[in-house]
Amino acid sequence: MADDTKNENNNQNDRDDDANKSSSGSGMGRRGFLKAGAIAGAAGAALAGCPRLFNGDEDDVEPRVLELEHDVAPGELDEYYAFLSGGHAGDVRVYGVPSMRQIMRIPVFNRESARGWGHDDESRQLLEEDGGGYTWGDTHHPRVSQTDNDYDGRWLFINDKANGRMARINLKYFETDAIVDIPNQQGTHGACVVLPDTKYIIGVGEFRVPIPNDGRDLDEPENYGSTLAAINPETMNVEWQVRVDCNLDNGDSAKDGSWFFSTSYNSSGGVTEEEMTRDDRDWTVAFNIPAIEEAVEQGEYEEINGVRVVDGTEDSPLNEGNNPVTRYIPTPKNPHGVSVTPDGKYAISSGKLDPTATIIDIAALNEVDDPADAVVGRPQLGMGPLHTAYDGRGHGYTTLFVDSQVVKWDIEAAVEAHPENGDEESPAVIEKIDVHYNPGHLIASESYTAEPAGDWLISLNKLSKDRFLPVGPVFPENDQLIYIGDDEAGMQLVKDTPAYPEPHDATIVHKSKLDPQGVYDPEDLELDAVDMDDLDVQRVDDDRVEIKLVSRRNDFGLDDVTVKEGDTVEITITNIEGTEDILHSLAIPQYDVNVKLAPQETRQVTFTADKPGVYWMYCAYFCSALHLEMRARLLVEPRE
Ligand code: CUK
Ligand code: CUA
Repeated sequence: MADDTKNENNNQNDRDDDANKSSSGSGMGRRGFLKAGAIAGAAGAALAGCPRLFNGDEDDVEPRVLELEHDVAPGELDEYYAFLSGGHAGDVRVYGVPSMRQIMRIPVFNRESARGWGHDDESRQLLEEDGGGYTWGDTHHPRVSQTDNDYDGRWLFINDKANGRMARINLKYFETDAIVDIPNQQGTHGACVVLPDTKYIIGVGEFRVPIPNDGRDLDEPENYGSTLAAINPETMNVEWQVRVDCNLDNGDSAKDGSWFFSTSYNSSGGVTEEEMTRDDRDWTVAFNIPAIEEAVEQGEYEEINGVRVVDGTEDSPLNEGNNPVTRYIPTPKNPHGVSVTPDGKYAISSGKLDPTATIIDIAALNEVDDPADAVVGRPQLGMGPLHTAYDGRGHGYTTLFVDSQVVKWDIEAAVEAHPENGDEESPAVIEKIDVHYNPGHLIASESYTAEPAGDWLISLNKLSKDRFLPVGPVFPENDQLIYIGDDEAGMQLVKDTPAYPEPHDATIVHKSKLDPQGVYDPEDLELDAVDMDDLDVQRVDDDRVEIKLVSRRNDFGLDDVTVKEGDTVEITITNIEGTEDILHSLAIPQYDVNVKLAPQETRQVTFTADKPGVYWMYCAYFCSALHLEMRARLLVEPRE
């Protein structure tokens, strides 16, 4: 979303610069500015988002920082898993909460050598065939599957905004096991499960294009559209899509699966930034899931690129009766995040270019003639509201991108105060905490379930400015941990965590809801395992050799294998270790072979032996004291 808010970001910088003018030249970090400001003793209040930092007293720079109390000592385990998207790194990161230690990365749309991802035949098939052959992705929204509105630990789904894809991570092994390249969709942005039981994964299409995008209507943006895609979580097939005229953004599901909500900006259908921000009102689009399913069943769809596409535009004939497939709820202005409250009563959209959030009464959507009448609250929260998370105690926590703050507010109080008048901050606002700086998403523990835990909140700040040692022009982001478990004491900043660019959203799951396995169950793998009796070098054709190897401390079963120049070589290899945490790999220099092998894992790799000579096959995972000796020779005989 950094792209979405480039504008505000610039504004923010402008404001900083303005405040900064008297005391520093360009290039001075905020901390330097703080000091200069303290000496100058004046400019303080002018710095948006940091009022409390600016009292001229260096010792008072960070109020309400909670120290050490929540540390996880060496050898102790965290209470929660946090899954963070990796943005255009294309992966997913796993943190422990509250330590914020990064425990693992899961490659998804990226090739990754430490985990051999995109190197063996199967993962190459996923990336190169199923996944469309792109070399990167842009992951934003990691969502864990739910049963009965609670995390069930089966899968994590993640979108690819860059290439219109959705991936599934198997949480038994913390490993990507499916990728679908979604037709009729460019820029799959929001990703969400349809609740309560993960009936579908929804991919929310952001970029408007001609549908089908086959060269028609090239420069006729009025004919562009986008789609909402429903994907079967088991098969990963796209079951249906709904076409709309607008571009969609983020999404979330009603807890009972009745409606799915997506924000939509650029209601004027523009193609330039100026056009995209022209209108003061855009939409939160509500998709009526049962009505869409019925339309599909009745054959009221058009098949485009093999997908059944239902017409969900405002003027669709399917919107004429009393069971419309879509409803368009006016929402100011270029709204961004939308999330449903844990009790399932409201969908809350954040205004982004408007200081308000819009509260939609989900049950009322079925009653009102004018969808605008389903809006039951519009509290003014602060500048640049983007995303809202929940603690299960009736509070919303909303990121304020421009103000560099998180605001905590009372949802029912905002409904009671509706309609609020004028430009005043809403009486529903309870408190604000400074974050550092410019937060995109935030997430609270178990916030997407019916029963959030209400203790931890991570603010995923896009800019880290002066928070870490400088490392050149590419800065880390700053994921800040905030304790929200004590309403009386208020929000408390606990720690800063540098994040490799660039996480967008996250999901925090209690450890009791996951059951990751340290050893593969061979039943779960496609390939038959190789054991010591199967070791083999078999010439199956004039130019094809099939090799079966094992890995164990400290050999590959065979000391050498011989093939001929030009052979296609297929190696199947099983790590026959049964002990957790004993990984091996098969690396073959100059043949670009790199297969990671966890205990009881079987993988296959195929390559052409086109260079005669001696090549040491070695193990790249440090596995024992004799790890360096764990090697064997590949002898490639010249063909005369
Ligand atoms: S988006 Cu980037 S911070 Cu893709 Cu959910 Cu809002
Ligand atoms: Cu096996 Cu190192």
